Amino acid sequence: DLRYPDRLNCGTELLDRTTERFGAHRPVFRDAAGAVWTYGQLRERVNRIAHVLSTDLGVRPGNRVLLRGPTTPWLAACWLAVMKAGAVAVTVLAQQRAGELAVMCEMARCTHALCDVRSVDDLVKAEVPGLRITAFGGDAPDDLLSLAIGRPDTYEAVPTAADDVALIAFTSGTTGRPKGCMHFHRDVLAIADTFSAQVLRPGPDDVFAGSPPLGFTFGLGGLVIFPMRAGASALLLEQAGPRQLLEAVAKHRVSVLFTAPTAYRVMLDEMNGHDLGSLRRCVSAGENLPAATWEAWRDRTGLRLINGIGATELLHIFISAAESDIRPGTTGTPVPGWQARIVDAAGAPVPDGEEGLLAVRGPVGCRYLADPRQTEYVRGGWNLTGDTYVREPDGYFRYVARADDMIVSAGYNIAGPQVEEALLAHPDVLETAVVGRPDELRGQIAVAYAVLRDGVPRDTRTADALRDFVKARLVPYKCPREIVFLDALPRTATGKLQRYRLRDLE
Ligand code: 3SK
Repeated sequence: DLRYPDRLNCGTELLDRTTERFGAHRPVFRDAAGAVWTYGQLRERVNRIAHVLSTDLGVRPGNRVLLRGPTTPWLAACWLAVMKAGAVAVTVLAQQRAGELAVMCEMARCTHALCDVRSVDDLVKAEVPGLRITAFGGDAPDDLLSLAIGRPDTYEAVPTAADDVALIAFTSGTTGRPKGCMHFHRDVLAIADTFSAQVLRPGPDDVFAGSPPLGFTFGLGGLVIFPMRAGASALLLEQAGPRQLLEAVAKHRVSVLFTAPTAYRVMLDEMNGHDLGSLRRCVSAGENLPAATWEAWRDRTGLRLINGIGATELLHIFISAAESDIRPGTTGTPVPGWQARIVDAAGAPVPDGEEGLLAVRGPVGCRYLADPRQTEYVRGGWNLTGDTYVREPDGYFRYVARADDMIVSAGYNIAGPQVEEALLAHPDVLETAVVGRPDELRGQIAVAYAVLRDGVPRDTRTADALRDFVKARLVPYKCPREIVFLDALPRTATGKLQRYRLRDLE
């Protein structure tokens, strides 16, 4: 039942209600160094910070507060304090630079910023007029945490409305221009009560970990909102690459893991000697999960990867499946509480088995900060995610491509991800992206950019061998005309592929 009371503060629900239900002595966060925070300690620290916000810094309900820093328990505590103070958290990534921060602060009209002391320089350089920046984690007398020390450890949360804005999250810039997405207090709980509660079904003994940062709603959900709604704990890692994740799983008995398909691929190469026996749920999202990765993970670990599609516009994952409901090669079915269908360019439903645009609706909706692209994303009450999908006759949704990533070559449609899957099945290929390049004769040609495993020669013989490999698996017109070898693929700070940058390469 997703009905929430009219007055609802998601910070109070996640922190105070959970602490009352499961006990203040239970662990909530751990860091890589082994420090453990209990729910009781977190509640005291959050309350003290909330006092500093309201009293020392003059944060008022509805003010927009930028949050920035590596993934740490203190950053999570600041987010919860902003929620309890009735302000709006504007979450950005520690890697974003001054120019990007200036744009986002201006778009979101931020009045305050709470920033890990190690990430403060770029924010200062952004020179945002009127922005009051408070650092945390340093030793200055005006550091947020020094100010918090003398404050009371109880705090009466602002009685926000369920549909007051709690969060502004920016899309990750796969097309170059970020959009600010506003989400309500009830949305924060709705993602925990749908995807997490219905698909992951965590319990208080689960230990969550993963690579997405807290500035990406994939990470905020998976590492703060989901564990806290269930009374569970999370390992918050500043460095969360595939190798650190493998080590962390064994050391901290991680049971629920969130990361992207590429990281699962790298972990497969590096997992020898690591004990992954504590893992119960492994979620893959952020990009298409190649079938070869799903199968290899199952063969090596015995675990069935939980594929999912989510969006910053809709806060978290809305199509997925777990355990025996998983159909490899598909994303899954709409998460309970969500509806999905496939439509044509005019918004009319298309029959099962045919490609079209994915349209979804559910408890969370897309609300851009003043942006004309709002009416492209939301049409007739449905959210158009920009993905081309097929709904199979059994009701499972199968990913085809991002709608603007379809390559049309000499009148043939080529879905880049299908060619990528074929290339990834070759043992020499670590990562690949297939994009369209303008061509006078054919309109576009398919070009593959590939990262090879160490030691594989980047020469025409390898390229020819890969092209033959694809031709043996797919109809020949889908074979890339050209294969270009790169050291790494261009990605956003959240790890998403930036195809537009490949298209811009000569
Ligand atoms: O893939 C995404 O963009 C995403 C965004 C928010 C939450 C979860 C996911 C996977």
